[in-house]
Amino acid sequence: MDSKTLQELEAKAKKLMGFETDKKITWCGNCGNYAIHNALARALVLENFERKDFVMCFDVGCSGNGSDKFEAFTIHGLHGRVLSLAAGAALANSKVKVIAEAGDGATFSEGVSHLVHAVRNNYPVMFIHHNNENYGLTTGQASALTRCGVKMLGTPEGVMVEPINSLDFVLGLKPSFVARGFSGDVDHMTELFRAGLKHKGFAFIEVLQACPTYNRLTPDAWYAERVRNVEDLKSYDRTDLWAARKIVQDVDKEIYIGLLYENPEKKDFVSLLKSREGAVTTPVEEVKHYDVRGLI
Ligand SMILES: Cc1ncc(C[n+]2csc(CCOP(=O)(O)OP(=O)(O)O)c2C)c(N)n1
Repeated sequence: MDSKTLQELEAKAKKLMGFETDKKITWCGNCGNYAIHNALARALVLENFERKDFVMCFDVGCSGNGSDKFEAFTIHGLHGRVLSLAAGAALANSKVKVIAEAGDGATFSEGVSHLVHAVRNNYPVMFIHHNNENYGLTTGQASALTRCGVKMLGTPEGVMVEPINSLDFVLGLKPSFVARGFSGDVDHMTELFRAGLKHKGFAFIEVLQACPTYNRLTPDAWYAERVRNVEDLKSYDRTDLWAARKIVQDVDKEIYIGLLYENPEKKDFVSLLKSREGAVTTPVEEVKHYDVRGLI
């Protein structure tokens, strides 16, 4: 390796470490959150993001507990409400990339209405959906994505109803970007996050996430046997919504990962705002300060 390459690598490693905090780790051993956190840091470094270039919004949950483990501008919101928070941040300041993270409990139950409108409005947010198929932080209750029959805390006789198919649900809302990775493949996830960071509208990126404590059914090894890279499908057209809906139906045997759907024609919400056409400043920069002392 020549000295220039080495120097470049060293600079990248230093930057990566710059995203680390010294806060106590509260995740279980082998939790998929480590891999997600790592892949995101790598994607940010590879895309040359500095601390000033992005803001991270976290929901409540094990996923949300990433908020103090990232040396960045972070906001830790209420359970299920991260997408409204992220949309607000994105509308206020389009000069920073907004990244939001939440678990499947928050996303498909408490916050499902926010998800619907975030996708529909195509807010400029990259969203990482941590799908560990349960409510992790509150010790393993069934979520809307837990598989039928699985015994969880609160449903000791097994979940009685079928889960929501997360990607089919999102695809049904005519999104602009849908991708899926799994926590057992950091390199692949890094590439998905890099693509998500570059996407202008709402990027829905699901990570099939290992939860070694409460989801024993689908650990990384289970996914590793079943995941198929969509790029290996010869004639797959990722701009074809129906093709995407078709391949996400199977969540048991052949689970497709990769960038599954993209609609480059769908404009993001900020670009549609007539009132912001040609604006060179952002709403946060336009905040006016009034001296109201004279009125009191
Ligand atoms: C409105 C509301 N409902 C419920 C809770 C309790 N609560 C906190 S974290 C959590 C579980 C989070 O699960 P999930 O969103 O799947 O994220 P994970 O912990 O699995 O990453 C729950 C139910 C809360 N804080 N606020």
